[in-house]
Amino acid sequence: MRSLPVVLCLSVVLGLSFGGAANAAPPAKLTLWYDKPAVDWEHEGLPIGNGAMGAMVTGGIATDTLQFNEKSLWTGGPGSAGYAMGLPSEGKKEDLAKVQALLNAKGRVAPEEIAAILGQPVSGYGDYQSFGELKLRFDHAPTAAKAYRRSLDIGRALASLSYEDGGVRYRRQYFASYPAGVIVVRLSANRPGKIGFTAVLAAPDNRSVAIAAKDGRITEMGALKDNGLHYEAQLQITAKGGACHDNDDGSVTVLGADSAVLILSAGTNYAVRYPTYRGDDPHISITAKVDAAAGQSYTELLAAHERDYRILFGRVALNFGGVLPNKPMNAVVADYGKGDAASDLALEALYFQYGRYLLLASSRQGSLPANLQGVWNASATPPWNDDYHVNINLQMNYWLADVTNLSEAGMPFYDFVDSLVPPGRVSAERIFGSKGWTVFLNTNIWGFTGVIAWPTAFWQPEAGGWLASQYYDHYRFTQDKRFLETRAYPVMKEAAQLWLDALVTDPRDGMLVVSPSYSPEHGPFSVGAAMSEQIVYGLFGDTAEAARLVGDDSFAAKLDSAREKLDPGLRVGKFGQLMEWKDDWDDPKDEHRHTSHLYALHPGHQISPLTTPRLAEAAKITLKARGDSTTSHGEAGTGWSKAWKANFWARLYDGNHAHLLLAQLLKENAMANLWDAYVGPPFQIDGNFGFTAAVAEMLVQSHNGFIDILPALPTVWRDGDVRGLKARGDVVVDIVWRGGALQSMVIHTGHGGPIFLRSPLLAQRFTLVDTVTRKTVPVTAIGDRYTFQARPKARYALRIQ
Ligand code: FUC
Repeated sequence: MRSLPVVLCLSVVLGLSFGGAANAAPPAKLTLWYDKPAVDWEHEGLPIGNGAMGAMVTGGIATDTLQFNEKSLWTGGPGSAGYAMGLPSEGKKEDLAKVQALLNAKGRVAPEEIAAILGQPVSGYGDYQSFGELKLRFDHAPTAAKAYRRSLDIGRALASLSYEDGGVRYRRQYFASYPAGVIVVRLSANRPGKIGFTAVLAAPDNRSVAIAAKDGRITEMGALKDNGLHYEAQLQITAKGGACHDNDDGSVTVLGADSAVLILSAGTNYAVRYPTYRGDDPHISITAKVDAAAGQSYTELLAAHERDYRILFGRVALNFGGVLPNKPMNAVVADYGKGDAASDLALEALYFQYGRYLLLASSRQGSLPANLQGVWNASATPPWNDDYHVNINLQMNYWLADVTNLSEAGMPFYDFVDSLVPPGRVSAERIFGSKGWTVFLNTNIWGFTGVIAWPTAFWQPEAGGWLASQYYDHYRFTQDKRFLETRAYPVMKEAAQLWLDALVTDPRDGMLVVSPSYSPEHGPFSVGAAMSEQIVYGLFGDTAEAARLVGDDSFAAKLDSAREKLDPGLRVGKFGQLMEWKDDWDDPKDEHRHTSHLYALHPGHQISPLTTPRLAEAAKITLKARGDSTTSHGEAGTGWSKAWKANFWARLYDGNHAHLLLAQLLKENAMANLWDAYVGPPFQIDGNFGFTAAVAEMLVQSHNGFIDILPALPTVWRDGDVRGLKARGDVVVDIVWRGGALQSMVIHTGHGGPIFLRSPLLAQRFTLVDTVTRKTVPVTAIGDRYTFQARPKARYALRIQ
């Protein structure tokens, strides 16, 4: 070591005094803690992230490995052999007509037969990649470290670890800062001169690598072999006291320091820019971020990070009166449902907040949206390419954004879907011979909007319409007229345009239908499967409404007249179920994980127990037949499937059944780090996000033009309070309930206007007071709804008398 050039690190870090507090203190309410390092990345690692970058805190004692990611590091796409965005080189309209004729003749056709006609072998689709690992090899390798504690405080978005060795207490802290665009690690000890380690950046071997260290800064750069995408990571190591060596192999060694701060940033020359998907080399922007962060003290960096995070995360608080026991989170999860009711309630509330934490960590303005694993992936060949599946998964990732008051974190979804429109137009043109845009089963960061050749899943052209309807929902939550005019409506209009052109008449009844149509991942190919019809019906309704709001009345009229002839996909079948296909082929023993034909119940809004009780009853029968828990073949029980079912039951006003699904998810799918598993591994983040959305849906609904308060409260959530949930109409609500009865509520308005409230719990007398004027507000009862005129930016307190 001595023969290496010695460079003193910049000694500018303000040391944080380390108090050496006993680590057995009761855990904070929103803290996950463990008494061991993670052995397994997937089950035990603790995720941190700032939207674009993510890292996993495993907390080894002799070597600490921080696996990290940056969202744009993908193989595939332009530069990768044979990539053509999944698009056929020439029009497939004749093939489509052939398939339609076949379906009219036979009624149902096996997916293999259709895939042979319409499917497309795909090259260069690519995979989301691990960026690499930051390894810290410590110069003390204790054999008997004591009092080890590794934790993640999701109230602060801060991971920490501490342990004792040889009478010294060591401490590390890790966070991913959105304002600074970096990941920060701080190492300290309660005695001076005790920090010594070598920091190494390690990269997988599917890329060229040039690595060098200078003045405590490791710079690693190169290009992916597959597609030539440039990548770069920089790590600045700054030690207080001691010495710092830049090593010839590109690592940096710190010796005898009092503390050290590590600042990491990474990126690529990817740009969301069709058709090249390349932008500037990342060197300048990464250098600027690391320089700027290194110019701040650790205290400043942490304070700015916490300020940024708390403003968003702190908007919502939820409490079911539970208390986490003083035991590691792996034990809390393992003991869920085994008799400690207070622990179970605390875990349910924590799991709700964890979804919000994960969204903020994997989706912030300017980043790509959360993929199947958010931002975290340690593999070169992750499950399902760790891509964007759009037959449920990407949509589910964003259900929680508006309702849990994190609209800002939802913006990457819209930026990304916007970017699918130009290639999606080519797809519409080549595959349907129509105007508009579309996307099918799945997409990557390279504008993939075509079909793959996977028979049992590839066909889902309604996905574009589903994504577009989510834009309208965002408008309904925020009432952001500019977003409606400039972003939502253009995307919706073109998505609807595709179907105005592509719907066909069913010769059997003269109705407009989608053909070919495939109930997601279930099939068979037929004409007018329920989900296809429901998506298009919902899209036409939402788009016509949006068109009128922006003054495009002629397009609204076109949609209205098509909608009159459109089969809405809502039928009740032989065992009382909501039919999955236009013909009654449903099998009451079928436990398939997709329950797509309930789209009109959730996230759509065509079915409701109040307005369409017969269809709501049929939806219940379907859900009961599909089942709740993981069956022997895992079908009914993927995490996301349970989460969707919990949302369905919430919309059916059955809080106990919704809760049963959430409880099953916690028992069967939650890992020790609270990530949701698909069935066992792999981790798939949609189940986390869907869980959070379902809890919100049980507490407040607003999709039918009124705010439904505690519409699906399960018996076990007897007492509770929630602050900050958002309802459509730009309203935020705080609710307190006790003994299953509504006690009080505060309504915060954004835009104001007439507000409609409904709750089975509002039957008692209540008063509504404008908290600024302190005047009682007149409320009109219309059936089971109550309405009042709200001022913008006002606050109304409702009290049960
Ligand atoms: C959908 C689901 C699968 C899986 C995949 C990523 O296709 O049917 O279960 O979640 O997405």
